[in-house]
Amino acid sequence: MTSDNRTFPADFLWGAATASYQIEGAVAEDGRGPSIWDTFSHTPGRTVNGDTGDVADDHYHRVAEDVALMAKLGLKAYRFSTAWPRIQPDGRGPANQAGLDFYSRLVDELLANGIQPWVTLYHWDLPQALEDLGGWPSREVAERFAEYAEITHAALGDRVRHWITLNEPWCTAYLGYGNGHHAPGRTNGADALAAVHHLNLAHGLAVRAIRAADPGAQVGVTLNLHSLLAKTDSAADQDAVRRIDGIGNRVFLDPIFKGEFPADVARDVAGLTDLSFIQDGDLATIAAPLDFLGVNYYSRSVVSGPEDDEGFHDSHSGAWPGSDKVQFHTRGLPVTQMGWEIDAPGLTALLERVHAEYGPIPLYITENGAAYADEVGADGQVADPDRIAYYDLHLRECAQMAADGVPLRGYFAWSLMDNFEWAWGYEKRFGLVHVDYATQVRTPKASFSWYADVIRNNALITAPDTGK
Ligand code: IFM
Repeated sequence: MTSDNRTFPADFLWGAATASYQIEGAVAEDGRGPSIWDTFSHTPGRTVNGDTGDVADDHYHRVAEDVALMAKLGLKAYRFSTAWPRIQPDGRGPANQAGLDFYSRLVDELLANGIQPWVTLYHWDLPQALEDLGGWPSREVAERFAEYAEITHAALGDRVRHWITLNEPWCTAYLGYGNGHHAPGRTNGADALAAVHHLNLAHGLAVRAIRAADPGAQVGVTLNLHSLLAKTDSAADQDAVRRIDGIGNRVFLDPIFKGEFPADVARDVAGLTDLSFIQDGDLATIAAPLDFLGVNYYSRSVVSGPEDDEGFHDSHSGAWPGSDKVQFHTRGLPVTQMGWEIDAPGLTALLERVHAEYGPIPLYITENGAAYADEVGADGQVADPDRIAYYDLHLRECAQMAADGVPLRGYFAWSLMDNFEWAWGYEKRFGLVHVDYATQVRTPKASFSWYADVIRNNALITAPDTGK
């Protein structure tokens, strides 16, 4: 149940997040190479309306204006990602200085406004040249990632203290290589599992590279962990939870925090792979100690097992290799524009579990937010009461968790501004700031002022006006 606690610890970090391909545009400027998302979004039928990130929010040319908005919001931290193909156009070899200069200017602008830069090194825009070499199912990409991390840290590490290696490797592996809904659009469960391991390895190698150069750096990873409920207490439904937890959560958490690959998942996927891509020493590399864990949370999932006796697995593609017959259910709860059910207590259940089983480790919510079909009204304002209500519900959970001793240190709203929502294109609006894509005019929404009040007060003082 959502609590009435509405205040936050004095040092709670208030932020907002974006990602390179979703906002930057300028895809062919200053030496940037093509990424898998350029290729994918330009392939007919892959994104809604054929939308691409070619221009997006044109943030590449509007850094000063966008940082001014962040300052107005009162952000203490801004989480953004660096585009690997801007820094290494082919994913290997010497740095493209113009790409590094862009991020260096952004970092300087943030610091000049008193905003901590939090850099995510990988938010899905893999250089196309590395996909052509085999992509994340190939071990070489993990090695190249460590080199890219080192180059990026060398350019920005004198000013950036917080580094996130990967954003949501679940999406990269299973949506990119399992069901093909994301770039590069491949559909092979065994490849997805190899990608999981090489993403974990890339993370561990990057942590090692950053620590070697900068022992004082704060390094973590961002996972979109699944908060799960069984549809019933039947054995099949309980097993569905175990399986989705294994393939969705523990294949990342166990290697990273325990240096182990979950044995039950190895059994679940035995029909697809023998996991021989896990080499001696890899798990120790992956388990390099971290300074924090970032968790992205939007909704909770209810799952059930198959109704027949034919087992959980019958397909070689899909987002849940080895467990593709697990069913996902809705409960009739209110949904956001994405169709995702709103379930704020699911966030508490998730973080309490992570803290109990994988802690102690400082936790940050590195994304949380909601899409709605916002419009600029005749009065020039954007009223988004549903988004405010969504934030309010989730932040009440956060306040209570912090009071209850869960080491939750900060919160990043997703997103600072409307942007390219991947295969959904520009239809889904997650921003605190509305973006008119034809004119690039930015209009802060009502949620922007509301969140600014939360940050200023370090508390949820203004109750949401749901307009209902
Ligand atoms: O827009 C995405 C973001 O890139 C990753 N996390 C989920 C968000 C909403 O779908």
